[in-house]
Amino acid sequence: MIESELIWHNGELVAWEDAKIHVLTHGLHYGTAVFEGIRCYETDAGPAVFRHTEHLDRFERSAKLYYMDLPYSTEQLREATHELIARNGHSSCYIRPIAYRGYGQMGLNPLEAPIDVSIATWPWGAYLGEAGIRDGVRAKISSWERISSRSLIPQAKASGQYLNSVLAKIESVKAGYEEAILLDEHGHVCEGTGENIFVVLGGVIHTPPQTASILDGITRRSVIQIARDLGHEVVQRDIARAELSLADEVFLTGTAAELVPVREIDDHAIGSGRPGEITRALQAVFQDALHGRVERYREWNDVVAVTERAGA
Ligand code: PPE
Repeated sequence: MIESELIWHNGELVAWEDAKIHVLTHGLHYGTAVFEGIRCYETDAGPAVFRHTEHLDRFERSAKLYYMDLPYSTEQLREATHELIARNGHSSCYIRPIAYRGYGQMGLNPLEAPIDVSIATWPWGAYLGEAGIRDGVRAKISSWERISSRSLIPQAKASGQYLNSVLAKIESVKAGYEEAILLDEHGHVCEGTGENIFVVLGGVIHTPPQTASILDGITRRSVIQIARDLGHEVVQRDIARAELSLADEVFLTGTAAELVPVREIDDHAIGSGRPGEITRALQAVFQDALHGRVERYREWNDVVAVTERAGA
């Protein structure tokens, strides 16, 4: 990882090397933390955080689901993030806010453990590789089932829940694939380890519904809107495993990954084995939206104010 200068921690800016926690931090032992993954992009108006408010709202919802009262409002976190980006001098970066049960209480009742909040930023390149964005990735259906509402909270972005994604990722990487696709508890297509999934069948774009244990992805929402604005039909319904093999196009969406075509699943070529036309068209508009080049989506770009940057 490439380091940045500063980390925001409980209201203070601290040096990267001083941003440390105690080994008895509750969240380290029990996964009692919630986080977000956000990106900031270079635009003509300056660095702009993509759908910042939506990410911070999800952060707050994840915290609530785990009985964590965030000690900062989303507006305070938004301003802190702007200051951090300015002070670190980023024109673009990945942003990782995390709220975790801190030091002071061990045992499974977390309610007396403090809630600490940090925000880190760093430059992060193509999550599934530059070649993946260009030519598509190879994916494998995981033997691991996506977590369900019976045992965890698929709608929350909570640290402990990511053990599920980590197992699926390790399995796929060791088998020589770039990504895993998890099925839900009913055997329907759910999502990637850190991305939502879209399947193009007969010219119609399909994606699993909220009830399929997906994370309510903000990239997913953006791409659904872009697709509809381009005149495509987008259907949210359960998707059978076999439909993946028969699909004309498949792609993944996520903040870190952005929009990545899938060219092969379980050794079946998807369509022609190259990124499809609809995928390409959506990818182009999405990239433009990230960089503030689409008037219609300009409200998605939360520009870091010039005065904040001047304070760097
Ligand atoms: N599903 C999961 C399980 C997930 O982690 C992500 C984001 C998504 C879907 C897509 O959501 P959104 O980013 O709002 O479009 N994964 C984050 C963490 C990746 C990581 O390795 O850490 C991310 O993309 O930032």
